[in-house]
Amino acid sequence: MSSVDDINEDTIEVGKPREWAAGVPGVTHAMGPAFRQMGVPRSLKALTAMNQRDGFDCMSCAWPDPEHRKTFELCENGAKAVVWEATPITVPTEFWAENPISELLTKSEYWLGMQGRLVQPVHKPAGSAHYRPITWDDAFKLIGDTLRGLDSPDQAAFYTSGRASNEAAFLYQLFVRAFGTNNLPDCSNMCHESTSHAMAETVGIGKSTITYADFARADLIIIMGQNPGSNHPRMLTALEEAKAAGAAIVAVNPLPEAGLMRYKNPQKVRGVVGAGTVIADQYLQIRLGGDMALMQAVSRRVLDAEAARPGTILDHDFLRKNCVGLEELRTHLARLDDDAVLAATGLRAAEIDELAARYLRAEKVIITWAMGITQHKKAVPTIREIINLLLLRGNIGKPGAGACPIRGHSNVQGDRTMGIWEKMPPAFLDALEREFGFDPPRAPGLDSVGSIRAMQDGRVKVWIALGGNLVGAISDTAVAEAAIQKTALSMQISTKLNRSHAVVGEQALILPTLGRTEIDWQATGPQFVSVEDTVSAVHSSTGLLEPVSEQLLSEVAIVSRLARATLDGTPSIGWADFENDYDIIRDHIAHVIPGFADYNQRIRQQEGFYLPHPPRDLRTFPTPSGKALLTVNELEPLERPPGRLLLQTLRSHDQFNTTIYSPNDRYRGIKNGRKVIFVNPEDIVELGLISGMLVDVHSEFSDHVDRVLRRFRLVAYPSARGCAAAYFPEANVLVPLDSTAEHSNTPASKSVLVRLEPSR
Ligand SMILES: Nc1nc2c(c(=O)[nH]1)N[C@H]1C(S)=C(S)[C@@H](COP(=O)(O)OP(=O)(O)OC[C@H]3O[C@@H](n4cnc5c(=O)[nH]c(N)nc54)[C@H](O)[C@@H]3O)O[C@H]1N2
Ligand SMILES: Nc1nc2c(c(=O)[nH]1)N[C@H]1C(S)=C(S)[C@@H](COP(=O)(O)OP(=O)(O)OC[C@H]3O[C@@H](n4cnc5c(=O)[nH]c(N)nc54)[C@H](O)[C@@H]3O)O[C@H]1N2
Ligand SMILES: [Mo]
Repeated sequence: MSSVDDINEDTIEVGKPREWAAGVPGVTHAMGPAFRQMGVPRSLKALTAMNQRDGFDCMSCAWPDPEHRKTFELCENGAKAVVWEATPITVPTEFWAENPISELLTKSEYWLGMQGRLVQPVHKPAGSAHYRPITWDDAFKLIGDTLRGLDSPDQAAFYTSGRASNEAAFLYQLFVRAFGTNNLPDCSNMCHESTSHAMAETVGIGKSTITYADFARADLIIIMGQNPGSNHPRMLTALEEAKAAGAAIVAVNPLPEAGLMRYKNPQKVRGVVGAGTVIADQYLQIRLGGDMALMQAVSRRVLDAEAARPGTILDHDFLRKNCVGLEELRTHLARLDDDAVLAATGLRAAEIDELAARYLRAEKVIITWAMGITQHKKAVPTIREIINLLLLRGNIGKPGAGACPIRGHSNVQGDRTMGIWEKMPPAFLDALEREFGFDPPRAPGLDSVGSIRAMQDGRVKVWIALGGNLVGAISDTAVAEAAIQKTALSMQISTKLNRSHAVVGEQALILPTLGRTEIDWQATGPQFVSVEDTVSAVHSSTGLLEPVSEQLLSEVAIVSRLARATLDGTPSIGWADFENDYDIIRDHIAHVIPGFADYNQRIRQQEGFYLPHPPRDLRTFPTPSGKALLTVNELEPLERPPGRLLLQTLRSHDQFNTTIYSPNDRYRGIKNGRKVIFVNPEDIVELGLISGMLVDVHSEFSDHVDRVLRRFRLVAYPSARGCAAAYFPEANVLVPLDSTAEHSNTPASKSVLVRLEPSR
């Protein structure tokens, strides 16, 4: 088996970046070793069941399924996720004796993942250098005893990664709240938290205001801070269809990402052999963090056009009836400093004029965004400005128009709906209380960054994670690892090994679980689960493959048993019934969460169902004033002293967050290595460096701690001037824990001030 551990900065091959994205060819190539592990029959069964009505929901992203979930939509990166999970290779019992935890700490994420599926619960006792097998009963007893022995429930924190189903997530938050804490950090804290905050504030709900069908009805789609070719490949089909129906597309990105430029649809002959479809009609190569200035500048041009031709530009009717704050916005933007805009965006005025002209020509505009917008210090005000621009011409709550954050993890949005949040509103807690007869804690809990801080200073002693890889995913790796290592017990419920299993508390547990591809047999027969995609559509997911081991428990079963082992004071909750029949869980969800009435019946309908969304459905805005809010946000451009660069941390084409499928990044021309930093060629010259050399990347923050990545290959790349890029999770070491977005506390992983020095 080839291993990334043999690969170092010397093996990296740098080729030309690709100008188009497609589907199929890369799967088998990237996943060679994993494919061979899986075998042909299992691969075929898995891949043909993906995103089918009776199959499982693809776990690679939260992109919605077209309303006609009939055709087989092959997605390269979806296939990788399936192959990675559905491997029949399992971690053998001897593994734990052969590999002390200190050894696991030296391994890469790729190596850890390639060891295969976790199939038996293991325990690291205090003082032991190894994990060793433990029975399920003993594992649950150990956790229950430990949790009950804490001085306060707030000494435990319960993380969730966005792959957990609605059913598992609902039970998990119920258990945690019945135990007595709101410490429910989740991956969303590092992802779209800025979106949830800004949209809840301005339109009253933190979710996309469009449905899938709106893409094909739009006149203009603006894609900001998102790389769909790698991270939401099925979106390219929607964009192609939107173009065919007459939409224009604008891409706003410091990098000319392949999928934004041209798409060769693997489902079409023309796509495979032809030149493909040009995606972006206009490409704005913006500087990192320049989006807020861009949105303000476009809104300013819209308001100027209105001033020149009063009554003809703005959606006056909508603004009068449904919005507040227009005059304040007008006054504020009248003072917008054009030079500051050009400096922040790195764009020419004519480019912004063109975007404004496109916006004014279009009757129906969609703006989509992802991590390039949310992971900045000013992410929340940036998203507020996106909303401002949309509201000015009534582009929210009408067909073909709206704000469309594109979520990452396949059920991260559903998990939030189910109550995975450290500060759920009182209405939700009241409903829990009514349904289950206990008094949920009301004080807000800890988010992801807050949990690390609390472990660091001893306030949190038990760390439990339903999926994910927090030490791999969070900023300031060294601080995060030291924090987890201070806990009394760390526990992960996981499908495969990752870094978080090697960074442990005094005691540690790994509980292996079924993946989404696998049949979930329970007392009443095989169960299905449900998930919510990025446009609030809920549908079922049914595993079809034989589980890799009979020992595995489902996430629902694990959470139910965890609750039974921990709680003795809540007899009103029928924990034992939940794992036998998931319909019982869904009945409770139907009682607690608005929009889920008749859940069990509706989830069995062909397409599932859309959750209610007042701005989308009724143009009503559930904010305190009952109106959508136009907001005033002060522009504070990012400072970049001479000789420094701004660095963003992003995903390669062959990874899923901290899971590394291969050391290649086909679209960006990188082979056999991940220790690269992409820098504009003119910046390389200006810095007195040479393309291809090895550099140390130091980040610079006010705390003066020297955070550094050593021996990274300098790659000349057509990024915006002054803006560099390196891969996450490796580059997480550069981001201080306190460098987070205002209001949302999301690590500011996309604007890290760095200095490059030749490596010695
Ligand atoms: N195959 C695959 N699919 C995935 C994932 C994966 O790792 N692999 N992860 C999933 C998850 S959890 C998520 S959240 C999504 C992430 O999906 P993306 O948000 O597409 O992920 P990133 O790789 O972080 O890419 C950020 C993009 O924003 C651009 N960008 C960075 N900073 C700025 C900026 O200041 N302004 C603008 N306009 N653009 C900027 C970058 O150049 C890059 O194109 O994907 C999901 N889907
Ligand atoms: N610097 C930087 N940091 C970032 C980002 C960035 O762009 N830059 N992006 C952030 C974003 S958007 C996100 S969402 C977070 C991701 O943070 P996480 O969600 O914590 O990380 P993942 O890498 O997605 O977690 C992968 C692990 O989940 C487990 N797993 C997989 N499937 C299942 C399952 O079905 N059940 C269970 N129980 N476990 C499963 C496997 O053990 C696997 O190793 O990272 C964030 N961190
Ligand atoms: Mo994410």
